Amino acid sequence: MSTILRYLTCGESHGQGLLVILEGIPSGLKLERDYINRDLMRRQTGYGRGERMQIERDRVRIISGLRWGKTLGSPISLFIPNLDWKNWQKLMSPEGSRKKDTADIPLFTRPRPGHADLVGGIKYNFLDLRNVLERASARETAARVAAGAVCRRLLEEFGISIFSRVIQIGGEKDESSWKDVLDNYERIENSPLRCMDEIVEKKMIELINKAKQRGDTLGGIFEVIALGLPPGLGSYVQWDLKLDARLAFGIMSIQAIIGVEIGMGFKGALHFGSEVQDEIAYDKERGFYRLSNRCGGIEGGMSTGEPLVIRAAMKPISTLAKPLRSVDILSKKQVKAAKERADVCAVPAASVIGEAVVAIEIARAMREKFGGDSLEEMRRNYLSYMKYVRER
Ligand code: EPS
Repeated sequence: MSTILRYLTCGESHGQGLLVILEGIPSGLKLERDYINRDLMRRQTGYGRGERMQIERDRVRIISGLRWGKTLGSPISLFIPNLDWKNWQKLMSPEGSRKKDTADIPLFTRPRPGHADLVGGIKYNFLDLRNVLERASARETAARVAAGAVCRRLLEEFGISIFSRVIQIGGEKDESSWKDVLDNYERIENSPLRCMDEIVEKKMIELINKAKQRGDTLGGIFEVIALGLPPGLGSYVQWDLKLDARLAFGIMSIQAIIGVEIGMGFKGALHFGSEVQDEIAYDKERGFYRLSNRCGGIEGGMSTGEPLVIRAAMKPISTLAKPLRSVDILSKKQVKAAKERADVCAVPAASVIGEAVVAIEIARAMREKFGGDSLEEMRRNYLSYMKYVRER
């Protein structure tokens, strides 16, 4: 996979904060802290979120890579402090030792089915599974949303915009089409579940209430739509250059995601070929275009120039208020899994995280295709390619 744009996240859920280092953004891009904060705040919302979101006010500190509001082309590092850190300083201290500071606090030894706890503990040889869960936690996604916001800012310069919405929570499904998302985006942004259909949303809320009463959790499906992609991002020539594969990798790497589909996705497997492919047309103004967009904007691992439509399924969060059976890793006795404070449903947050990883992958493909060390140089290359595409 191309490394022209890459990033690394660091940080534990209850440590001092989350850090992301993003390399490969060209120089000369205007960027404001509040632009990143907007997406961080969006990630914190959604009906069904837990108490942690009452504590945190995710705001970014720009550590490097910018001067006077513009990128320098050097690595950008962003830090999001954890406000909850003040309550965890002893238990999560990078220094000292357990005996002195926290001997009275029991180890986390009852792994939650579905979480990284058990396998992570075996793999890294930990007896305290907190060492696993602190990093496996979906809190890490705050760092990815920050990096995604920088990529979104870059994409804006090329007329690319990214949207998302929730289409399913448990068995409750919004059947509306992605084609209506833009016209209803204000409602989606201001609704408790990022859902387009108000009536379905009410049912979803009831279902979340029911899950909470049961001490249970819920997953669902979200959709990310990206508009304005030029044709030809990604490539068919090598497996790890294919844009659909790279998007799926990014989305699958989000905690609790268990499936990805693009365009018609799994439904495409149920139909005849003539009902699945998108017929090609041409007119002088638009150049080549498709008469439909069932493929979701990607053919042969490359963007077609039509809207990118990608959906992801999230499993219910594995921390249950009414825990499932587990085994204590020290006593080997059958016990109930540990209870941690957690969300009942975090699908709306996952949809915002989905936007971020899609922004990162599209930005990477744009950097690969149009290169340039400065934004101006990248733009010149882009405009020249777009002129060629139009005149073909
Ligand atoms: C999260 C913060 C975490 C969890 C959640 C996501 O905070 P805490 O563990 O203190 O409640 O709410 O993490 C998980 C779903 C998980 O499985 O670890 C966040 O900032 O998104």
